[in-house]
Amino acid sequence: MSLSDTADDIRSMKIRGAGKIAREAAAALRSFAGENANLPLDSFKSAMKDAAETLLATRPTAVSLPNAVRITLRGIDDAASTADAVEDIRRRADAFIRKAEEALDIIGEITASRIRDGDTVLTHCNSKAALAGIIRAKEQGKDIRVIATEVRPWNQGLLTIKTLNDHKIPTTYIVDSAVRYFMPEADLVIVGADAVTVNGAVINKIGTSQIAAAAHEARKNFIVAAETFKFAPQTMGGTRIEIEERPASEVLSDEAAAALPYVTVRNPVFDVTPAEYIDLIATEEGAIPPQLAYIIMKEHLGWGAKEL
Ligand code: RUB
Repeated sequence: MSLSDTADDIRSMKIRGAGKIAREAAAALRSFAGENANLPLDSFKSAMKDAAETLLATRPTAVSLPNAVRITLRGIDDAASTADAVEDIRRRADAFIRKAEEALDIIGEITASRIRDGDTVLTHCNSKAALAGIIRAKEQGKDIRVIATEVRPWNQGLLTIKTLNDHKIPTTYIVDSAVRYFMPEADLVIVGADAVTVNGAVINKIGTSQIAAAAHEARKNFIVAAETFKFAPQTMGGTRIEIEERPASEVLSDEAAAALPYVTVRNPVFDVTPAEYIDLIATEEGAIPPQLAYIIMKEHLGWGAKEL
């Protein structure tokens, strides 16, 4: 698949979910570097910079994308030749993808240890990191049940219930607005993340913050499963994470909207859950309270990471 195909697929959400977006972006840069290995070094660097910008322009919220791009291209300025640069990009992309996959196993072990035999876990959207712990708990022989949301307007919940069903995990599928109604039946909530900011806030699929508020009210644990590359070091410098707003036609057809000239449809697809609603964030470096997000950024991502 060409780099522009990968960019198109991320934009149109054929490739979606922060972790997958990051792994596919690293793989696309690796292939693109190989395809341009015959360019002189300066032209190669500028082609890679354009490629990075094409990927970064696809979706604005998941910081896994700029982190994956930055990590993959980190060595490009020090390369002595195009061949060295291509080799370096291949090595970094491979390492990023391998570590991202290993991270899911570690996060799965950590979150599974928080799920007790007999527990009901509520989850939202379709997060590989969140599902890792639920599936691991089942593999450990725990008798668990899941409550999974529908996730309007894209219905990512359908992907979640398919995976849960494949693992023979009893699941109750609910509309998003039924979360507070069902919260008394849940023992804990596990969700993924698109970005974690320096103040420990978590940005995830729209509706996550309402679920966190309902969990807080009902005194249920709220756990976020997030690889370290979902942490946003740019927030240490005060940069805010942009919340993606997608087309209104995803919510109401153009035809229906045309008949309602006084109605405006808004379609933000992520929201911000404040740190005080989050009990812990499970990362591959261990479980941390959200207030320690700074440490992950400083020690595992590196503040001042070379900008493109
Ligand atoms: C996906 C979403 C997921 C996170 C984490 O939103 O909000 O919860 O990306 O997913 P979208 P993962 O469908 O709009 O991309 O744990 O798989 O990285």
